[in-house]
Amino acid sequence: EMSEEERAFQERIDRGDKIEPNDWMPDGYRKTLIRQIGQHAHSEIVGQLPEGNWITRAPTLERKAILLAKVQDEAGHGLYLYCAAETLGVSRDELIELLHAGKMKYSSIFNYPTLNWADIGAIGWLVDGAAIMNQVPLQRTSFGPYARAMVRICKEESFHQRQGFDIMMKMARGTQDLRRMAQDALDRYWYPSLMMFGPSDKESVHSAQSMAWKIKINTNDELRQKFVDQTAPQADYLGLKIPDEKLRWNEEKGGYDFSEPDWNEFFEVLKGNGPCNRERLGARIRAWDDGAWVREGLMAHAEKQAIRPAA
Ligand code: FAQ
Repeated sequence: EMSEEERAFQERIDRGDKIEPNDWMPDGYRKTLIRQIGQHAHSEIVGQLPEGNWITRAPTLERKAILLAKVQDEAGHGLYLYCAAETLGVSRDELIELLHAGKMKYSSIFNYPTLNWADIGAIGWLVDGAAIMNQVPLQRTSFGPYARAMVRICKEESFHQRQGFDIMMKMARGTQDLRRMAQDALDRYWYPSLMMFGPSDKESVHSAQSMAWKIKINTNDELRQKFVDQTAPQADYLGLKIPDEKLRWNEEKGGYDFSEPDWNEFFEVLKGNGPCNRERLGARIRAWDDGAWVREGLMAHAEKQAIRPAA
């Protein structure tokens, strides 16, 4: 049974009102947003690691400058998102502590390794492609600060996706070796990219409530389908083959039929058993510890400023 307050809140959501940080909201709404925005923020930050690995090994100065800008954008996205989460009454430090303690998640995709330069192309094309597919509708999410953060993030994300597709195009039209590398990256990143949208709708525990609250706008399977429909023709254009024998246009449904990813693998990655889980979390914890002197220095400076008499 809904309380009077909850009913009024749901009516605001149904009308399309934005909920702002100081408005009354049900505990569950606040908690779900902290979980989702926090996970999203952590994904941006951890998501810097697989690509960061290739900044020093980019094939040209131009590619290096572009990749550097992209990875810096991801740091920025993480910061906007932590700020959006902070408006819900949780601090950035608390969220980071939960991540480091293994009590909060980040996207499964960042637990896969980047073995060569083609993987940077595949990440931009597929991973950023999937990220945008999920984030464009979130610009209309009911929580104001999250919706507004998404507007800017989506603009930058579409640049990221294009840079990835551009790398793939160069490689797919290059020598036979380059083409083979591009195909291999697609082979390895295809199913993990499909997993980014979350478990199938039957297994998605949060979808129903999150959609009623407009924290989510689409189901996981809807977005996965849209992603396949968008990406299959792009693979054709590149002359690469999506590693799925069942992939086929289905005229009746107006979309592609495709194979589901291996959901056991997905749940194993979520449990911490993916190929790079330990490495990624370890790198974040080390970076946090190594940065302690900067945080301490800033605090000491702020304290001195506070006691200094005004001039
Ligand atoms: N990885 O009930 P649902 C980026 C968890 S883009 C890990 O369906 P929900 C940009 C889920 O938390 C990537 N965990 O959950 C970039 C829940 O666990 P819990 C980030 C996953 O929330 C690109 C459980 O499974 N984008 O970083 C995943 O309704 C390139 C049950 O699932 C966002 O976070 C997964 N893939 O739907 C950066 C977008 N999927 O918490 C660098 C915002 C599900 O109960 C380079 N988030 N889980 O223990 C969302 O839209 C939603 O949270 C979903 C999941 C759709 C991800």
